[in-house]
Amino acid sequence: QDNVGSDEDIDLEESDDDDLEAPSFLFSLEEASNRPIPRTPTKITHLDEIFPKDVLKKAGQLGFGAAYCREDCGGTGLSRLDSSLIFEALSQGCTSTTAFISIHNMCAWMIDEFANDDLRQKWIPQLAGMEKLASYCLTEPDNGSDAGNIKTSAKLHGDNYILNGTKVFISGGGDTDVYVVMCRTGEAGPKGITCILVDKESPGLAFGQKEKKVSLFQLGWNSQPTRSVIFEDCQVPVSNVVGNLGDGFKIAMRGLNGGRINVGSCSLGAAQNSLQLTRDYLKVRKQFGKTLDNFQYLQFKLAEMATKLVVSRNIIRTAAISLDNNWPNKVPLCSMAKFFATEECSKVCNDALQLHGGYGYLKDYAIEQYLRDTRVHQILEGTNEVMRMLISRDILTD
Ligand code: FAD
Ligand code: 2MC
Repeated sequence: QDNVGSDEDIDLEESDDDDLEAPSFLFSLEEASNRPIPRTPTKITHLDEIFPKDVLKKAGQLGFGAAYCREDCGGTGLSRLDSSLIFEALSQGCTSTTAFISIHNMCAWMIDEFANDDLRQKWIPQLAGMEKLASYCLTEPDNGSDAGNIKTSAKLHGDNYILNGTKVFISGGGDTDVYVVMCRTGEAGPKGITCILVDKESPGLAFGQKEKKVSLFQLGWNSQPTRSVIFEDCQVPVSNVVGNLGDGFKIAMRGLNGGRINVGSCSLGAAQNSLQLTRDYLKVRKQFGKTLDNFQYLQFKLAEMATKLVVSRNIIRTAAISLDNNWPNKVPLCSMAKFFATEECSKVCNDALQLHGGYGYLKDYAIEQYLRDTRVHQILEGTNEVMRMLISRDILTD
């Protein structure tokens, strides 16, 4: 695995200190959650790309598998705001594994919110416990940003839909148990898309090779596999349709509004721990006869990093509240939060690496991994260019 803390690294026990006043969620995560923040071990020397299903099951036992799903089927029933705190805290341990948990949560919510009761009863309890894992399938080879034009088809044949087509870059693909697939059942464009659940055991479902992120991307997200998901006359019962025919695009987008907050929260956690580790490093590393924290340039750098982090956190929290309260401007707010937090927090991680000097570039220190793992957050769940598109459309609409 690229970086997954062991049991000893993660202390999720409640703090003994019950006397602290209720905090403002806008500022420090420590204050907000009132519990100690898990710190990443600084010694990381292996890169085995293990998808840590055992760790995921433990996360499920703690209620993190269906954090914002309803409780009647085993969801944890938390708000988007609560969930964003959870993803921020977890991503300080391993950003990549947390990002997978956040995608799994997005899928669980789509099933919980839009699927019929039979599908909810079947899948939510297992997804909540993370005994079964879910993947989100929208992107295709020729349609990434232009998701309204996807081509994977689903044709009615008796009591089944027959799916044909290929999805690419699917997080967890091949290792997960259920696929939330957007496919075309009708006219061209967004209105002809339907959301269908595909069980891993469905006949006609196949997977591409695991993408070689180390050589292909070189960057991060190595603790979760990414594969193509291929449908070759893949047979799925009609009862697996989620929501109404033709509503699939809107369901996909509504899932992504929350996903965009979650992935931004993962960037927050990485940046938070990068800042913390940098503060600790500057206090002990000596150059020119003084510890580095004595140099004003570096003090100011810390101030800039902390400011970027707090502003990112504030916009993520605001967007989460906008979803919790169904504000009319929730789509541009989620888009602003995603692009701002993922870009600014990546800069914080990069500055943290710079302030560690040459050591920051070594795998012995955690910073380089935070930088690698957060880079892709500017691309997936809607590129940051698409986020700007959504915001400017809102501004320009009368
Ligand atoms: P393109 O859409 O081809 O874009 C290329 C560039 O052009 C980008 O910079 C883009 O912003 C820009 N661009 C495109 N159109 C415009 C425009 N109109 N104006 C300005 N700029 C524009 N997808 C899933 O469905 N499920 C997953 O689980 C999943 N996991 C992923 C995991 C990883 C590690 C990666 C790398 C990707 C994953 N994706 C997943 C796919 C991801 O969502 C897409 O890569 C992303 O949406 C961009 O699509 P694309 O790669 O086809 O780029
Ligand atoms: N929330 C709710 N509704 C939305 C929405 C959102 N975020 N985005 C679009 N819609 C609605 C929109 O309001 C419209 O509704 P109506 O028909 O009532 O007017 C409908 O959906 C169609 O939208 P558009 O007319 O805006 O469609 P268009 O094709 O012009 O653009 C675009 C859509 C570019 C915004 C969309 O295709 C998009 O978000 N692309 C990015 C794709 C993406 O995010 N992929 C991520 C894959 S998952 C991943 O990477 C993981 C790691 C899991």
